[in-house]
Amino acid sequence: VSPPIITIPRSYNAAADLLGRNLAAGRGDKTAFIDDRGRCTYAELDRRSSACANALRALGLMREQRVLMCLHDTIDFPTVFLGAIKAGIVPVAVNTLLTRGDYEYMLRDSRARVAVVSAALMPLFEPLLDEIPSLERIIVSGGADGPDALARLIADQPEACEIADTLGDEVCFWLYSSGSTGAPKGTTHRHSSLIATAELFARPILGICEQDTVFSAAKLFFAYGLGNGLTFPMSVGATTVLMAERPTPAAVAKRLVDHQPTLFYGVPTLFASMLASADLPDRAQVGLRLCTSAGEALPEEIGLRWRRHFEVDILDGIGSTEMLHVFLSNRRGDVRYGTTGRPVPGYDIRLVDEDGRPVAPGEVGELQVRGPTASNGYWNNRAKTCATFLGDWTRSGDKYSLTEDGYYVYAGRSDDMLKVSGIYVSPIEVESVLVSHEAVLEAAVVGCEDDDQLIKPKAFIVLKPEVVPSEALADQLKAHVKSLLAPYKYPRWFEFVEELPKTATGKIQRFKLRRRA
Ligand code: 3SK
Repeated sequence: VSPPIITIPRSYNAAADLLGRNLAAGRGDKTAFIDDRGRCTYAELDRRSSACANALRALGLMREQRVLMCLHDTIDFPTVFLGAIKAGIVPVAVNTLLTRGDYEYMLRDSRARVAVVSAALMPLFEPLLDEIPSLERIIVSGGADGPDALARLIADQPEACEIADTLGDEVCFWLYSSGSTGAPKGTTHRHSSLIATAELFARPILGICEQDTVFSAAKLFFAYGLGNGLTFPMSVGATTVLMAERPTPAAVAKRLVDHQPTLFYGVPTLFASMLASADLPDRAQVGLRLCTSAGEALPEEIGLRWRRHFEVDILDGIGSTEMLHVFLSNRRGDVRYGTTGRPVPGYDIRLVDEDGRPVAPGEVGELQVRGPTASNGYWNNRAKTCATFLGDWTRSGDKYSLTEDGYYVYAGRSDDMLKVSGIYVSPIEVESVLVSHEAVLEAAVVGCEDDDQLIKPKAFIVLKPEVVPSEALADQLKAHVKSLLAPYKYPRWFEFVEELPKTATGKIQRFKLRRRA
């Protein structure tokens, strides 16, 4: 299949395109977004995002400066994201599940002068205003009316704005990506990449069209959610359902029934927990035509059970924050459960050994990908940029093998990272929190499969002399991790051991623990 030809003019503003194409097509009165409070048409979103662009400029933000967004999924997300882009200001969308320390790092690293934050997250951000000299203002989304309320700032501004004369190649927005060691990396993306993900993946692979209503359990601050819920539907004038709360089976089921989305994007953990839930709707209650999964490999059994229940397929695929969206995927009418499918036309894939040489057919190798949506690199981090971006090729850190008939099969990570509910967890970060507990001498964290064959963290703990292992202590350690790290990172199981397996040089042999887990 030859890839779609994408021609993006040299002068190009992604927000102006995503909104302008819908107004030009006569879709001004069509609903673009539905959130928990109401809905917003394409014309309203155009006006609101322009007013937001004016508000950010009025706060003194200049082109190429960053605005950090820590927002739950409401209509304020596309308003601020597109408003900033219209003004040539660079939105940095960050995970809403992190700790104050994580946000402090990202604010200092990005030097965002303004942050736009959901009211519920303000207790984490408020103290940072005094601590971080480069941060001048925090704008609150969804809270009480006041001088720093987003709604008020927008209401005070004209509903038309001057569009910054950006280039397709210019940095448009950032997302943070985490690795097994070191701080998260500001991953820069260009204006042209947003629309390219829609043209390469959403149109041909998902067949997305104006008549679709889409719902993504993955939030907009993830690269996966951003494409699913913003770029893809806007690229064709479809409607997106947004949900601010956590994607529990009950909350997701309610949206599937109430709003009748035709396209639903999830992650394996959610598909598994929905299938096990009493809240699972019947086929007749939903309007689904297709589902997608990414973030971690979808176990074959989950895909088959979902299809039996809903009579629709889940297209399992893989993407990355660095490539912006999915580059390897199953296709409609060509789903091979237990595999991640075939390359999305427009992307090239190669599997290489540790020396960068192609592996023999059937062998496991690290997946590298080449395509037009690769990040420009990590902000102010040359060493990690050089380690990940090898000329045109981007290292994924995922290991794969290729079947004889061309389907890719996931074979784990080439680093120690875990993917938990589709989000990266660094075992080293969890271990360092565990050893900060007074009872712990040493800790090692590895991935362990749960009953649905999905990976969750498991901790092996060496206690200090005199400390007695117990269930109660395991609960204390769990609470300790939860109090210091993002909630999804805590180990689900604890095993107390006399010692950890180590190399002669003292390095923990995680592969031995993985086998044992
Ligand atoms: O985790 C993935 O597979 C993924 C998919 C799309 C976009 C971003 C990511 C990380």
